[in-house]
Amino acid sequence: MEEWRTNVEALQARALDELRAASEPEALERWRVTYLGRRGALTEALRGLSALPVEARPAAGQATNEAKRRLEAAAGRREVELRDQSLTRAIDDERLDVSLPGRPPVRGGLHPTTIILREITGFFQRLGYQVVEGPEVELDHYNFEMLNIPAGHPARDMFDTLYVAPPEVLMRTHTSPMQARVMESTRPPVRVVVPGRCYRYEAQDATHEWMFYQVEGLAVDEGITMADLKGTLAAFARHVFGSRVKTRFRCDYFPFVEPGVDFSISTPDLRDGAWLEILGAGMVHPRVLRMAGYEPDRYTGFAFGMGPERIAMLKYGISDIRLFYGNDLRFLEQFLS
Ligand code: FA5
Repeated sequence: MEEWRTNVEALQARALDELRAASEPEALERWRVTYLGRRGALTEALRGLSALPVEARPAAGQATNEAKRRLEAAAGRREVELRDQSLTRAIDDERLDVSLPGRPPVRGGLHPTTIILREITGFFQRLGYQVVEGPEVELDHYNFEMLNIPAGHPARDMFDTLYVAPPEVLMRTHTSPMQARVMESTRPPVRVVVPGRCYRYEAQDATHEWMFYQVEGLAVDEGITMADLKGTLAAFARHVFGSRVKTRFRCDYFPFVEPGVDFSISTPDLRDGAWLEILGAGMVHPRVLRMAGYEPDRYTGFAFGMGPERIAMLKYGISDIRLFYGNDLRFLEQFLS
């Protein structure tokens, strides 16, 4: 009987030690199976009673049952302890410090090209121009032929392009093909601006991209003169660059205008009074009017094609055009308003 009691006490002591070490619900469950389960150590011990002499059995049975009850009670306490601990941990982990400053929401912004395009088209809309768009994949017919640049004409060298399906389908090299498309589909008076992407087979540098935007302008009506062109572009320059801007027209050559000019500006912010060319323009060539179905004896008009990135570069002091489409957030974030 003494030996039995000693064994049960040893078993109980070991079980209590292990119970203290069980630090999570799974370990507690394993412990229960080991000691109190149907094949657990105490159940096995109770089964072993039958091997004892009959007179020793009641005391041995009582001692074993007491041990079992103590272990069950201890397991119950441990379970409550573990539950409390895990609750405390969860509360600590998820504690909300309402005094912390909030996280700033991530804000998107407009691309500098979009900002300047809106400024340009907005100005012309207030003068009564309509905004229209045209296809970037264009026909040779509109990109060249209808603009008085027939196959083999040396002026084609000014617009080396990327072909989609040579020789007829190409990526447009300028927005000027929309001059012909617009005139073909409407009668005068015409006043449109055409923002859009252009593509050229071009070596990239600080002022040249192979993909860039242009904004075409076209005004055709009876009695439109070069003075209208000059007045319109000078007003545009003052709108974008302020009243201190100086403007300059010089002769230039484009097969689809006669006479042709380039338009440069100078502002006090530009180094050494430098002049910068921002667009090509001119009076629409009579042949271009005639090809599109307008009578050149009756109608005259002017057209221009400007580079919005170049204008944004001047306005915002951007030194390299390649920054526009490099997708570098450090550049783009500077335009968040
Ligand atoms: C033309 O593309 C003519 N279609 C403009 C025109 C329209 C003249 C109507 C007369 C009447 P040009 O190749 O110069 O011309 O381009 C016009 C403007 O587009 C340039 O002043 C420049 O601002 C911009 N541009 C031209 N090539 C590039 C390029 N590779 N990268 C960035 N901007 C460019």
